[in-house]
Amino acid sequence: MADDLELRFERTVQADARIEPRDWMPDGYRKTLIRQIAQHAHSEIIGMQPEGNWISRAPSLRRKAILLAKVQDEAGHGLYLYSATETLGADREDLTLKLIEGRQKYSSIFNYPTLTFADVGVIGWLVDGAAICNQVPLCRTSYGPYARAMIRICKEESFHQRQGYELLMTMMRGTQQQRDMVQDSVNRWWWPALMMFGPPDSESTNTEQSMAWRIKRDTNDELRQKFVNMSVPQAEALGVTFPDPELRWNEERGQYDFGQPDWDEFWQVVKGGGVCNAQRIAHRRKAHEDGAWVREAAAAHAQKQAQKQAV
Ligand code: FAQ
Repeated sequence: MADDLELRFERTVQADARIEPRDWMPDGYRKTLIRQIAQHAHSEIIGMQPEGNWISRAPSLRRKAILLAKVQDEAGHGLYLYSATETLGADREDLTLKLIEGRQKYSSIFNYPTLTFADVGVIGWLVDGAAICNQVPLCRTSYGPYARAMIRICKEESFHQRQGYELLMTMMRGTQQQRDMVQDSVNRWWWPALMMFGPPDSESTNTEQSMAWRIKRDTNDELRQKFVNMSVPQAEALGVTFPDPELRWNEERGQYDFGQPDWDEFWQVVKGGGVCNAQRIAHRRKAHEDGAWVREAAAAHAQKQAQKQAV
C-alpha cells in the first residue's frame, strides 16, 4: 500500500502533474515545501520594511501611491503564501514565532538599508527582477497551491519591476546628482541581488533533492546566470554600470561571464549578522505584539458568529 502511494507520487511528479494537499506525499517533500514557502512568505513580509521606510518621504503623490500599492501587494503575497503552508498542515502563528525567534530564515536581501529614494527604484528593478527570474519557473513547481500562488504573485511582481525601472528612467533624465544617486544605489544592490538566488550549486544543500521532486525547476547558478543576462542590456538602456570588473559577454557561451559575490558576507547575513537583521526582526516582533488585540478580536468575533449559527 505504502509502495503504491509512493509510486503514484513519483509518477505524478515525473509527469509534471501537480501534487495536491490531500494527496499522499513523502514527509521530506512536505517538510521541504513548508521550509521554502515559509521562507518565501517571511521574505515578503519582512520585505515590506526597506521600502516602507520611504512611504512617508516619497517625493510626489504619484510616487507615494505607487509605493503604497507595491508594499500592500507584498503583504498580500505573504498572506497568500502562509495560506499555502497551511494546506500542508503548518500553523501560521507557529511560523511567525519561528521567524521572530530566528528559527526560520528570510531572504538575505532585506537586511540591507535603503539610504536614498533611488533605492526604491533599484529594489523594484533588481530585487523584484531577481524575484521574477526565480519565481516564474516556480509557476511550474510540483505542489499545486504553491504553483497557483506563484502565477498571481508573478503578475504583481512584474508591475513592481516596471515601476522601479520607470522611476530610475525618470531619475536618469534628471540632474547629475540624481544620476549619481542611481549609480550609487546600483553599486550597493547589485551583489546582494545576485545573492538572492542562494549559494553556488556546489554549496547548495537542498537543490538536488528539490530538483528531483520538481519543487525547484532550475538550480541557483542557472537562475543567477539568467538574471545577469537579462539585467545587462537593461543597465545599458538605463545608462548605469554594474560594479563587476569581470562582467563581459562570452561569445562562445552566448552568455555573460561575471564575478562571484562575497559568499562570506552572504553567510554572515543569513546567520543574522547583516546591517539590518536585528532591526528587521525587532520591528516584526513589535508589529506582531501590537497586533495581538486585532487577532483576539477577530477570534472572538468568529466565535460569536459560530455560536449564532449554532442556535
Ligand atoms: N537568503 O540549499 P539552498 C521576494 C538558505 S523575493 C537567506 O540553495 P534552497 C519578493 C536556504 O534557505 C525573496 N537564506 O536552499 C520581494 C538554505 O538554508 P535551510 C524570496 C538563503 O531553498 C521583492 C541554505 O541557505 N524568494 O520576497 C538564501 O534550495 C521586493 C542553503 O541554500 C523566495 O523565497 C537567501 N538569499 O534555495 C518582496 C523564492 N538563499 O533552509 C519585497 C523561493 C539560500 O536549509 C520587495 N525560494 N538560503 O536552513 C527559493 O527559490 C529557494 O528557497 C532559494 C534557495 C533559491 C531562495
